[in-house]
Amino acid sequence: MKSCVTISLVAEARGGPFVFWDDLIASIRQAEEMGFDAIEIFPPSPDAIDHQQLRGALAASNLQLAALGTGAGWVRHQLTLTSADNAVREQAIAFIRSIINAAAEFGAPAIIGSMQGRATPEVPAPQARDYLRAALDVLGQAASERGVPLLYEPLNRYETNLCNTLADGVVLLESLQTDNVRLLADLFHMNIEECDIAAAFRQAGRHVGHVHFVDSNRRAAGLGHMTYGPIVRSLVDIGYQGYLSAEALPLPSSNEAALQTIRAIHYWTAAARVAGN
Ligand code: LER
Ligand code: MN
Repeated sequence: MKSCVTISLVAEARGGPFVFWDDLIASIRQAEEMGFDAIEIFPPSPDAIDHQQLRGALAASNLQLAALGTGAGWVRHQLTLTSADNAVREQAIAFIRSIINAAAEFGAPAIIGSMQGRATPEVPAPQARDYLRAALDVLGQAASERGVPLLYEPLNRYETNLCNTLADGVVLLESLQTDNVRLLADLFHMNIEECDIAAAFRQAGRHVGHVHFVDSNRRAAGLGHMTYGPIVRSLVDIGYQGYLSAEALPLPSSNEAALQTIRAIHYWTAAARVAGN
């Protein structure tokens, strides 16, 4: 498994669970110094990223781009894939498509989290799920044509009522035409929704494509009451080789949250290997 840390460039998301903020190049340098393998960026729009500058900074620091988030489509433009308004759904698809294309330039996937929206009295759950399925099929296929997967993130009940658990996510993915969509498993949401986080990973198996590695209170791993031993062990057992990405509050500071996470990742992945021998 590889380590990753988040960088938000979205002013409207301030207060959100991102480790580094605002300065992409300085954040990349910090991530490199701390020994991370990759970064995950939450950009305000696809054109906010200067590809040449990012390519140079990644090459100079030997870091990968793990993923690009699409949440700005929601926090800045109120776009969702399940809006009652057809024009809004179309704009949401166009926004995500442009992020998929930008991420694919770096061999990375885009993430669909808050842009999934939710069922409402106006758009009841069966209709909302149909909209979401149709969008994931179109966008999963678009990602496949660019040679990258697409990541779909179940969220806790306070953020969506469509898919709250990994098992809900598996049902959704298995109902699609495309097989190019993977689950983003966020330990913060899982801590709220799952009966047993390790068991949920074992059941989701090959569908797991990315992990937001964070503690129960959304602080850096080790600063809450998550039981990491069995969780990381379950990831080893399902053969997960993707990223453990720090999507955590920058507390007590960005640097301390990042350092705390990289130490926790090294500790728990080593412990899981020992436990497996
Ligand atoms: C939102 O709670 C979240 O976890 C993000 O990764 C999705 O945009
Ligand atoms: Mn997340």
